[in-house]
Amino acid sequence: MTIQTDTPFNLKRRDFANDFVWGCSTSAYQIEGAIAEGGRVESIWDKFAAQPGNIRDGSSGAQACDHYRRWPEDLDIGKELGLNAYRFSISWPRIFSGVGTSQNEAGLDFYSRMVDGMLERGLDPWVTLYHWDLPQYLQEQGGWANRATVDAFVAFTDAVSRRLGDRVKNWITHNEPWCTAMHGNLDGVHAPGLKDFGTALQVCHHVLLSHGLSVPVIRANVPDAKVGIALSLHHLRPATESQDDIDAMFRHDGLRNRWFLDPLYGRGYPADVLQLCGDAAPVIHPADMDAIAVPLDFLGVNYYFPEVVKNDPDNLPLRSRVIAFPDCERTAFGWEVSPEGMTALLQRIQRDYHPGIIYITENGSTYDDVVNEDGAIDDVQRKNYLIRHLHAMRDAIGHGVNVKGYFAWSLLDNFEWAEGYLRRFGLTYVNFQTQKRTVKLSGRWYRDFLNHR
Ligand code: IFM
Repeated sequence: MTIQTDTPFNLKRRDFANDFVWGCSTSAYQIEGAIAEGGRVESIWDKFAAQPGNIRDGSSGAQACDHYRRWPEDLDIGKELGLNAYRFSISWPRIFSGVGTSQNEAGLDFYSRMVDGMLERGLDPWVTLYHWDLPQYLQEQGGWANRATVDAFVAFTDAVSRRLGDRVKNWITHNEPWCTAMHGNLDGVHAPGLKDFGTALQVCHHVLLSHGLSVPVIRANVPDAKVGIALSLHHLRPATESQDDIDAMFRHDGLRNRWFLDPLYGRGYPADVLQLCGDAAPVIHPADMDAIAVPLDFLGVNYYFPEVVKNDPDNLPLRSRVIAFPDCERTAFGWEVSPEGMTALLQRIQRDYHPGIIYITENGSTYDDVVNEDGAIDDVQRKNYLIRHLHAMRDAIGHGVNVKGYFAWSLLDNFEWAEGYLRRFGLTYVNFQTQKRTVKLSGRWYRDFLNHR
């Protein structure tokens, strides 16, 4: 079911606090291109995308949005939209070309120039350190499953925060560790393409540990830093009201949400899930859990869709299964559209974890855009998705959740991982042949909303 109706413009910027952060998010591999320039070395995504069958349209991020060269134009779009913040990620393979090598000044200079460009345009820079593009040389030594990668990440964090910390005050260590671990190492649809539950859980643990050990490094280099992590979190519903489905939903929640939130907020890994994991449980050193539970300045929530969970005794280890709920509104990706799921999720996080400050660090939708004869893209559905989720966020704030900012995913159409260029999430349309940018109706709506005071 697709709802085509337009949504009335009854939401105002002044419904939110004056100091509310309004931004867009991007990530390095998805937009930069220029994979062999400025001393950049191979990333796991270069290698993964080169293997036939891994990316649906056979593409890669080799060119993407050519943002490496076109970033001034892209930041101009951010300014034109009226954003006051811009979230981007650092490509680790641009910064270190090997373990123990000296940092690559050309890579750091690139980001330093871009940060200056943001500040010149009134965009507060929000750095994400890891958005999935691990250097391939680290994968060859086991990647995130190897504890040594944690040390390498801390060194990377140190180099970047020393260089940019005089101007960048908002830091996100990792984007969506669930995806890093599970898509990369369990279902294998993301780089490095492995399929092993034990590896996925070990990866997960090392990613969280690298987060915990990096936070004090950022704070030492940037005394006024605000540091957090961005998690992909889901509101869950049981397929039926049966106790079996409710229990299955709880187990699914254990790996989807609690596996990250519990250790970050000092409770360790959920005991019920650890028990179900059996031998696949990660190796944990004595001080690890304390390191992971380092207090944060904020929690980044990436919200896209809810999940409906059914009991499935055959589907080990969690004995649960996500089902496609019938007759619901979906994006072109098949993701259920549920703004009320966002409100419920935010309330649940607030109630169960008291994270202090929350930022929506990603939220967005993909639809099949049509370019009109006059070149305009009237993406009514994406615009409505955006408006309805802003309403949902406002509802959550009304219920006492301390949300202080919102970043739309994404500023630009980009390389959508295993889907290649088949899925467009941008508020700005990118013609990947000509690299022409056109702000879509959704982006124009966001601009009007942000400029209406
Ligand atoms: O494109 C991704 C992004 O890299 C991480 N969060 C979800 C987005 C849409 O799938």
